[in-house]
Amino acid sequence: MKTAFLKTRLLKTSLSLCFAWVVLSSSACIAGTVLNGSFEGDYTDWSTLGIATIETPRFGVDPNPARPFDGVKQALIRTADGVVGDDTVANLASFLKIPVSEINANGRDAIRGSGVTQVVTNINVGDKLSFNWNFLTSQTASLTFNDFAVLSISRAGGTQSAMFLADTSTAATPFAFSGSFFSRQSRDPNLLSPTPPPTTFTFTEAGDYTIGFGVFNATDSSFPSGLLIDNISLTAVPEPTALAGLGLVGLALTLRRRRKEG
Ligand SMILES: [Ca+2]
Ligand SMILES: [Ca+2]
Repeated sequence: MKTAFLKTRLLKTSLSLCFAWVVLSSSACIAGTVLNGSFEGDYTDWSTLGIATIETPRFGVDPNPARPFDGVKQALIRTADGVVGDDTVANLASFLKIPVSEINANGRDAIRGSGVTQVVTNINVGDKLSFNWNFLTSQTASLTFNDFAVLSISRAGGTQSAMFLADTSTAATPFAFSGSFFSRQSRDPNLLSPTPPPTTFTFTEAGDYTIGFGVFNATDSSFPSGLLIDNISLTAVPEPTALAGLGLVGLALTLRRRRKEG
C-alpha cells in the first residue's frame, strides 16, 4: 500500500515537472526557419538594397552559365560599374545591421555594394545556417581593388559580424571563366569537381536574427562583382532541455504502466 502511494506521488511529481518543462521551454523548442531559401519564389520573404536580381540556369552564356545549386532560380546581388544602382557602404551596414568596421575588417575597403536580408526568429544555440554561393567578378586579382562578399549575422544586443566569403585575390578561391558579364566565377557547381559543399555558420547565441549577404566594390566603383546565393536553410539542433524533458515523459509513462500492471 505504501509502495503504491509512493509510486502515485512520483507519477504526479513527474507529470508536474513535464508540464513545467513544456511551459518553460516552449519558446526554445520552436525552431527558426529560413523562408524561400532557394529563391524559387524570387525575393518573397527577403529584403534587398542596391542591385538584386533573380537569375536562372541560363545566367551567362555557354559553355559556362552560372547555374543554381538548387532548383531553377538563384539570387544575384552585385555592384554597379560606375553607374548608380548599388548603395553606399554606410547604408549597407545599416541595412545588414552590422557596423561598417565589420564589413571593412582585416583591411577591406568597401565603397559601395548591394545586399539581401531576412529576419529569422527563434534561433537556438547550436542551430546551423547552411548555404551555397558563387562569387563572380570582372576585376583581375587585386589587393588594391579587392572586391569581396560577406555573410552578415546580426542579433540586437548581441552578435553583429561579417563572415568573409571571398574576394578577387584569395588563394583559396579557384576562379574559372564566367560566361556572364563578369569575367570570372568562383564556385559554379557544374565547373568544379567535387561540387563545393555548402558553407555553414553555427549560432552560439539564441534569439531573433537578421541574416544577410553583401557584395562590395572596394577602393573604387569600377569593375563590378557579384554574389550568387542559393539553397539557404537552417538546421535546428535538439536542445538538452528537450532531451531531458523527453526523459521525464518516458519515466512518467513507465511508472503509469507499472501502476496499471500492479
Ligand atoms: Ca534555387
Ligand atoms: Ca571593383
